[in-house]
Amino acid sequence: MKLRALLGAAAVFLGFALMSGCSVGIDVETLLRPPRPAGEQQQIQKALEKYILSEQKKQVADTLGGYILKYPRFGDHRSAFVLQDLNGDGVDEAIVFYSFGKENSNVRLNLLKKNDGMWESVSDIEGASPDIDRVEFGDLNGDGLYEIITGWNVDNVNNRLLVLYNIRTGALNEWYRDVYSEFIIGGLTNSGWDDLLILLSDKAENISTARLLHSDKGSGEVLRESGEVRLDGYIQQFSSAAVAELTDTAKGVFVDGVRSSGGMVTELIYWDGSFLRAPFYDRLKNRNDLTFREAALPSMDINGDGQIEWPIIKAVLGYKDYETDRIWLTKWYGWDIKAEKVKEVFSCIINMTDGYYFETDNDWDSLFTLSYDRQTRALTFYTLDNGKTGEKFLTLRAVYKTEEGESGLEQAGFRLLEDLSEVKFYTWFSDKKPFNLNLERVSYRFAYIR
Ligand SMILES: [Ca+2]
Ligand SMILES: [Ca+2]
Repeated sequence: MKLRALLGAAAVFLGFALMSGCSVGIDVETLLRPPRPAGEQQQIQKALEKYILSEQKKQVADTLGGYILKYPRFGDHRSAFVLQDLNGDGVDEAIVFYSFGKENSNVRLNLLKKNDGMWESVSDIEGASPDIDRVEFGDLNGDGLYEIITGWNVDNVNNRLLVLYNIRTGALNEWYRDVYSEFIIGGLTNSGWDDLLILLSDKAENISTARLLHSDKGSGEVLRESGEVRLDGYIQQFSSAAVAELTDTAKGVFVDGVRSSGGMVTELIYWDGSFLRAPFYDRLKNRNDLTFREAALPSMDINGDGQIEWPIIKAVLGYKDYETDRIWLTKWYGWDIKAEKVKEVFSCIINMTDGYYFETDNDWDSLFTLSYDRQTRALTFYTLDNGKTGEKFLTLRAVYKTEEGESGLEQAGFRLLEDLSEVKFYTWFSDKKPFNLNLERVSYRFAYIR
């Protein structure tokens, strides 16, 4: 057993030595530790290893060692190997995140290109910390080349560090550094290329800001601040950032902020042609009370019209367990940019325990009440008669495929509403006025959200 393992290791070592054409005194064990990906990634990894070996040959013996692949924690690119056409030639380049196997060594970025079907390392640069948070791409200066925007977790620093690299010379060059709580890349000034929006919350001072950074064409390496605006000062953490079209020519960023004292706000940040605006922020109060809700209900495009809405919670008469049930009557609002006014666009009961909403009409408000049974995951709607719970007219039930509870439902008058991979939804309804429900109407108003 032991001998076989040893022979196996020797065979692997031999294979590696042949492949790399070299057998210097490297720590093979560590070098071989990273998982071997298939296909293209394997070719890229081989090219990276070739680079690492050639570098290590130049160094003194006690710095030799293996390498570890590193994975960004958040964002759209969570692989150690990120393929992206950075120079717009129609062929993907690769960025690999790795570090040398020593404790606390900084993550490095290796840029690789494919020439005549062969991957080759062309540039290598040390990053800002041992812990990469995310990586994004955008053309921030209109030269047709993507810049690489990286976010780093840094010890003993409340916020994160943004490091921007360009590849103007063909190699990775650091262009810009800044601290951030959240950043967004997008065409926010209608210039035809991307801008960088940096959000920062200073929890000690209760100051939150958004700064828009833009580079003019031909200005080369200058990233200039176009505008700065204050946001709700009590935001502890940002989430759900989304770029949305406000008009044919203007885009804005919607982002949620969790307040340190609990609850959530949604900020809209946009460039109006002259200034950066955050119309929901109240300067006198240093708060955004317009969009505040006590529960952490995120903003989203609730009605599928391409615009982002945020929820405001309304009380339901006779129903008190909304916090424990995680079920709320919500009114969803959007921003009318021309009128510079908030508009109500949607109304629903949202069930965050079972992950769905049920659209309600505004004229139903105060005509119904709710109860939720946690055991059977049954949400029931009742009429309200002079403030008292009346007749039930609708039940929505989630039946998880890992749980019991489906048997007998159809005999009890339930109808199947949705059949998803992990969960089925059933409904029972009456045609009680003014709700006038039938299967088609219940189905139209119901939507699964997770
Ligand atoms: Ca560029
Ligand atoms: Ca919408």
